[in-house]
Amino acid sequence: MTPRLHITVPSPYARKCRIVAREKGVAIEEVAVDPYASDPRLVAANPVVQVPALETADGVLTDSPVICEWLDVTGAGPLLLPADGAERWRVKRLETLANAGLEMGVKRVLELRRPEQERSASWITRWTENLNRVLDRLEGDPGIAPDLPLDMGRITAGVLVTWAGFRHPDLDWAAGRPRLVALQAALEARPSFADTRPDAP
Ligand SMILES: N[C@@H](CCC(=O)N[C@@H](CS)C(=O)NCC(=O)O)C(=O)O
Repeated sequence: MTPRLHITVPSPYARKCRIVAREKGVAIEEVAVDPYASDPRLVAANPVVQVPALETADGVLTDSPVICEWLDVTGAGPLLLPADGAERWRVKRLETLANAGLEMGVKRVLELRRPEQERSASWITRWTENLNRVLDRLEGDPGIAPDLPLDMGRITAGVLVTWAGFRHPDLDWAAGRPRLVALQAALEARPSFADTRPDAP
């Protein structure tokens, strides 16, 4: 069977999987679902009703890092996440840091979507400060230099900053972070990124 990936277009986690599938030449069927409307197809695939979820012949994979690793080893070409050694941990560290930024950003979005009288100013401040700290740490990471080969960490960092601009325009993530700006420009020029923009209609 063709693996079926449940997605929303704006989801950064789903975007990362879509980028990896394209980069590794893995044919997938993309199914657009609305997690917040508890789409029955997504409920059947993933008990926590989140995108992405990947249906394969061997069962359903959930959680974007796991799905991306499956796509990486299934597809062609050099591994985006090295199999072992110091390189694996270098890439994994960058990927996990950028993923943590996504988590903080999603928490911030959800808090801001609550009715105004139910919003917690202290949680919003906490998620905002954490996200900014992640972006600052990424800015100083040697692994984000724009001319390095593609890897899972760089993909995740690129997905994070474009999504931050899309969902958190008030944070102005690019201000004072020229290295991340250069990384974004290099990555968004790739067909896999251009084909999966979060603001696509
Ligand atoms: N840890 C998960 C997070 C996935 C996630 O938070 N997805 C969001 C969309 S960006 C979602 O489906 N939210 C619906 C919900 O939590 O009910 C991953 O990496 O795949």
